[in-house]
Amino acid sequence: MTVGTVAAIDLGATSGRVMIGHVGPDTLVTEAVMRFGNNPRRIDGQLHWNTGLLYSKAILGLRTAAQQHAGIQSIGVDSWAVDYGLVSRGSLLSEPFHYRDERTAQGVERVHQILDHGALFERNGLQFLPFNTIYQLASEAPRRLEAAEHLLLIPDLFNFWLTGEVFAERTNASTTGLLDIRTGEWDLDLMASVGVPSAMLPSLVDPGMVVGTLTATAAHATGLSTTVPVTAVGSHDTASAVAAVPLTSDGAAFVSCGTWGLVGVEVGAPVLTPAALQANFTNEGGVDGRVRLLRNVMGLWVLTEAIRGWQTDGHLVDLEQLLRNAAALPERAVSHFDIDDARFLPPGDMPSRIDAWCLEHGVRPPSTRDEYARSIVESLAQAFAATAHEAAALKGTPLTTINLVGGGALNELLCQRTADRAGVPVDAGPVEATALGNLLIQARSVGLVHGSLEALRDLVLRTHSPRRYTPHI
Ligand code: LFR
Repeated sequence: MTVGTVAAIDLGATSGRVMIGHVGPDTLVTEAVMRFGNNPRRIDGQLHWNTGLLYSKAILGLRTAAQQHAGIQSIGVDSWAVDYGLVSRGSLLSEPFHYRDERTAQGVERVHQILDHGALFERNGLQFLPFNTIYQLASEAPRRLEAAEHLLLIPDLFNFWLTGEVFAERTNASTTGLLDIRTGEWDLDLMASVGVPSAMLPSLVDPGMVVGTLTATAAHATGLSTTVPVTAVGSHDTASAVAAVPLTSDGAAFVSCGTWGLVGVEVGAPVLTPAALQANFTNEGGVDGRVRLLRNVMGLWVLTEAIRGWQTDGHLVDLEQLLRNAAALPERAVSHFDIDDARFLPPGDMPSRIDAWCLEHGVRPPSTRDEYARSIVESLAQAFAATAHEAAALKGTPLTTINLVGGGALNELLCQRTADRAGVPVDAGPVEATALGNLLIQARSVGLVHGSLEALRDLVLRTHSPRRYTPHI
């Protein structure tokens, strides 16, 4: 049986990695070649990514991968969604804005003066999130949009730097708010009505298609050949993650839990019912034309950000110890709060915001770090459980299990409490679902594996057995 090697660049909001996958019909072995932090910066008070630095880390990762593994057959890039670089004459006009930058309120107002959320949902099928690309673009200075030749979402930008080719990968494009949910093509009328110049939007490609091969510069920097293809994958990280979720029944929901907790079900066609609109669910484009009916739950962000705040005095917080202490508290020791309240979206002092929420709602705020950690995990588990049930109801199937993948799968307290609160088993893992989904789509494209998404998921199940948490109450 042929086993071949492909490489994934997987960029998350807090860290990135270059992973190697050895893939064949019965093989799916991964190796993290390089991990690096992703540290957004404030420039003139506004939050931006540092994509230049991320790209140089990714190149270094590929170089290391090439030194360690002969015959890399393809490279694929995925990242968080919605954010973009504006490119003119081959260069970025500025480092891309971070979706947590608060500039988009005016964009929301501008767009909603023309089309309200219900009217937009009709056309693009998306949940309301104040940072969807459409609102970000409506917050841009018109002269920047005029100056831009191309709008490239983050993985498209990396693909452009690697190959010189300009494309928009469709799963990620589906998060912009500018794609027609019924046709999967750019909605030119919508763009015209909200003032987005459509000429800057590249042609769409689907996961599995070859974007191009390495430029001479990229080949030289990585030590790879100019014949190595860059393959479009589910370049939205959630699309890649869900491609690798070993969903085994129709009633299985997924939680892709990292910085965000993306909670939903897979469906064959968009669900555009009034109930889906009312519940603020989204229909995001998946690999092989599947649709993810999901809602964004705040995710591990609140905990990570609380810890970042506690560490500013230079004392490192031991996450594992913190979670052990939190787990040892009696269940009723802490209140839970609405983790999806918009106040938790921007960076800042999470404990004070939790206090404020609790006081406003007449419940006791946590008083120690252990209590804050427990309260955050309980609140997340509650949101995961409720949203998984809502997703199954919108799909019209009873919830049977929850597959929880991503970094959150390592958090035993979170997995157990999600199972307890949902009343169904939680199957935790794989932790690296996003990278696996990225690698598998490339592997299929170069002919190392074959078949439907179910065949790929079966390979994940055979090689990465999940850990089951059964509900206790
Ligand atoms: C997860 C994710 C979500 C998206 C959010 C912002 O990493 O891609 O799917 O809503 O980040 O882009």
